[in-house]
Amino acid sequence: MTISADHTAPKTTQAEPVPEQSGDTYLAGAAAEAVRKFGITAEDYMLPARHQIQMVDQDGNLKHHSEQGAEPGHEYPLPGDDELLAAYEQLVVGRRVNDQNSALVRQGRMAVYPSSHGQEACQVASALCLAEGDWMFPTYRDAVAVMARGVDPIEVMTIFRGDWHGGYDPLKHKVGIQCTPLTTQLLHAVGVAHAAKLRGEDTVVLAMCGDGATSEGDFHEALNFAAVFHLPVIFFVQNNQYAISVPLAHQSVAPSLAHKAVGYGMAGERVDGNDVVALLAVLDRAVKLAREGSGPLLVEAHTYRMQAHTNADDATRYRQDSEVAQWLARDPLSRMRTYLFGRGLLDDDGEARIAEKAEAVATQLRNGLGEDVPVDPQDLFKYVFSTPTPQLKEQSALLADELARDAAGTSTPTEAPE
Ligand SMILES: Cc1ncc(C[n+]2csc(CCOP(=O)(O)OP(=O)(O)O)c2C)c(N)n1
Ligand SMILES: [Mg+2]
Repeated sequence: MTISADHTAPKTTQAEPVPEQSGDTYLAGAAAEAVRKFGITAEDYMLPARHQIQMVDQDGNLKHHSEQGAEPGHEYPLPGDDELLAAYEQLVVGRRVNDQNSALVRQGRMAVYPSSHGQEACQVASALCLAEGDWMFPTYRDAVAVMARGVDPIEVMTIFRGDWHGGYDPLKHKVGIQCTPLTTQLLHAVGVAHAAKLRGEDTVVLAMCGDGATSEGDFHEALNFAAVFHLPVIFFVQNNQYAISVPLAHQSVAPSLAHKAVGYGMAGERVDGNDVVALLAVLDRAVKLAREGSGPLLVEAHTYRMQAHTNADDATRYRQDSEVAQWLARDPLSRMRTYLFGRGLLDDDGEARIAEKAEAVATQLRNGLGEDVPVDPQDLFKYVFSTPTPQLKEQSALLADELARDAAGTSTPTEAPE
């Protein structure tokens, strides 16, 4: 097994040099150091630890280090107090936003909302682990993560009203659009990471997806490209146990989704996705490693989608209440609250202040999403290509004609083509 410790980023459009012997692999920086220090093989380093990393148990107790799942090369320091408090505040805001949006859907003020209720720890940690210049590539379910990254709540939720493409500027916030076509965002993420590397920038890219998305061809292409080109990407899989009605057991029979990493030549880890402390520890380290040049990493978070897939889904048709109850006991908010109170980092006053902030965001959503915003149907054509294609121009002219005839009261039903 050869390990090249010198894997700095040359400005090249070529793949990294291939190790001479088949089956050889190469690790860089801290990864290579860990392999040497602990006398483990590169495969052992790349394979996830035997158990998922969990630091705070479901009752809010900090686990003894020896029981956190850490093994040589898979050890994680406890995040700092400030980060933990910031995380708790965002958890509370995120939960309030999830529940407010679900209510707005029922009132007909939002078209759809894929809630991350129960997954807030993953959402919050995704945002907190990144530096300002890093990029996030979220899915439709990651609105809370986008908000926690600092995007205005109304701008984030605009897409779910269903009358506009999207509400925020991806370039300004370094957050890709919330993709609904499954897994497309991973390819965008890898492209941005490749560009950043070619430019010599130290950007890290967090590429988010669900368990179901790991079955898509794009998942394979993104991971393989990122590994071969040694790109600073963290693939963050929120395994919430279901892809709409399809349970994980019908999706994959791999030992875990994190085990998929080693097949591409990257390190994988699995973590309790309802333990924000462990998530921050694992993701913070992944970001550090990626920035130092370790190449891509895969982190799988075990969590649960507490509500239906969207308002168009009836989850009672494919899962039992008893299963949902088990996950309710692992709630990410209540365990963090108990842990912070136990450590004296949070008290009743602090909690009241946080609740007030969460309520202010909910009010902002109710007010902002309750207004009818006039939309120009021609905008449909304006933001697809910087130079519109002849087809789009033709469609735009047809629409203009139709709208003019509508306004003049001379519109006739369009005939179906032969
Ligand atoms: C390419 C593609 N195929 C199918 C769908 C329909 N679809 C939307 S969400 C979804 C399930 C995705 O599950 P998962 O990746 O686990 O994410 P989760 O919704 O659980 O967060 C499917 C099949 C789609 N949006 N895009
Ligand atoms: Mg899922």
